[in-house]
Amino acid sequence: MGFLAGKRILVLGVASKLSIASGIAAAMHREGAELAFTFQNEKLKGRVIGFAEGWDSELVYPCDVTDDNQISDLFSELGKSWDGLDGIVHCLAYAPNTELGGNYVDVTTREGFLTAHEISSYSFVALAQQGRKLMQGRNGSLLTLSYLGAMRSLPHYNVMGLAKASLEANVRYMAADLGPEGTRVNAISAGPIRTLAASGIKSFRKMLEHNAKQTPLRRNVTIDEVGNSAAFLCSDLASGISGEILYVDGGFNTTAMGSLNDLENE
Ligand code: NAD
Ligand code: 0WE
Repeated sequence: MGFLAGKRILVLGVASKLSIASGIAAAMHREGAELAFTFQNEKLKGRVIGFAEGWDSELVYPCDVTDDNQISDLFSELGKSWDGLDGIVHCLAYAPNTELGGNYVDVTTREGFLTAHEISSYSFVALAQQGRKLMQGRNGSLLTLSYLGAMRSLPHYNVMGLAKASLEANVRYMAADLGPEGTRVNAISAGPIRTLAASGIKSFRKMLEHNAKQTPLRRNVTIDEVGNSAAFLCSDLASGISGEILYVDGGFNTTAMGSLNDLENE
C-alpha cells in the first residue's frame, strides 16, 4: 500500500507533461492518493482532463486564481464529490514576460509587481481560506513551489524573486495559523527545470548548464524528484514538518562556490 493511500489531494498547475505539478501528481498517484485537478483556462481544459484520466481522476475544475469566484466555486464543486480534503498543491506562478529579463531596477513596473505577487503569492492564502473548511481536522497539508530567487538575487528572475520571498513568508504565517487545527504548510524550493514556464526565459539553457556544473550532485533535478519530495511532505511521514522550505536542488543552495572545474580545466 502506498504511503498516501486514503488521501484526497487537489493539484493546481498542470499545464503539460513537463509541469512540476505533473511530476507531483504522478508520484502521489503512485503512492495511492486520490487526486483532483484544476485548469487555468479553456485552452488547457482538454489537456488537463486527459492527464487526470491517466491518474484515475475525473475531478477537474476551472480555476484562474485571479478570480475570487472561481476559487470559491472550486471548493463548493469539489465538496460535492469529496466530504473532506487532505492536501492542496499550489504549483503556479506568473509575472508578465516584460518583467523577466534585463535590469531589475529598470524593467519593474507597478502593474507587473502587483500581478506577480497576486498570482504567485496571494493565491496561496486565498486557496487556504476557501479550502479551510474541507481540510479541517484531517491532519492535512498545503504545499507550494518556490525558487532560490526568493533568497538570493540572480539575473532575469527579477520581480519573481520578490514574489517568491513573499510566498515563503506566506508559508510561515499560514503554518502558524493553520497548525492548531492540524494542517501543515510547507514549500519545496526546486532547482531549475525546463518546463513551459521556463521556455520563454532568455538564456535558460545556459542557466541550466551553469547550474548543473555548480551543483554538488553535478546535475539538475527532475520533476520526478520534486514529485517524490512533494508526496512525502503531503503524507503522514512528514507529520512533524510545518512552515518549512525544503530545498530539492541537488544541494545548489548550500555552496558558496560550487566547483572550480571549468576554471582549473580539470
Ligand atoms: P508550468 O508552466 O508547467 O506551470 C505553471 C502553471 O501556472 C501552469 O499550469 C499555469 O496554468 C499556471 N498559472 C499561471 N497563471 C495562473 C492563474 N492566473 N491561475 C491559475 N493558474 C495559473 O511551469 P512549472 O515550472 O511547473 O511551474 C510550477 C511552479 O514551480 C511555479 O510556482 C514555479 O515558480 C515553480 N518553480 C519552477 C521551477 C522551474 O525551474 N521550472 C523551479 C522552482 C520553482
Ligand atoms: O518560477 C519560475 C518561473 C515562473 C514564471 C515563468 C514565466 C514565463 C512566461 C513566471 N512568469 C512567467 N511569465 C511568462 O510570461 N522559475 C523558477 C523558472 C525560472 O524562471 C526564470 C529563472 C528560473 C529558474 C527566469 C529568470 C531566471 C531564472
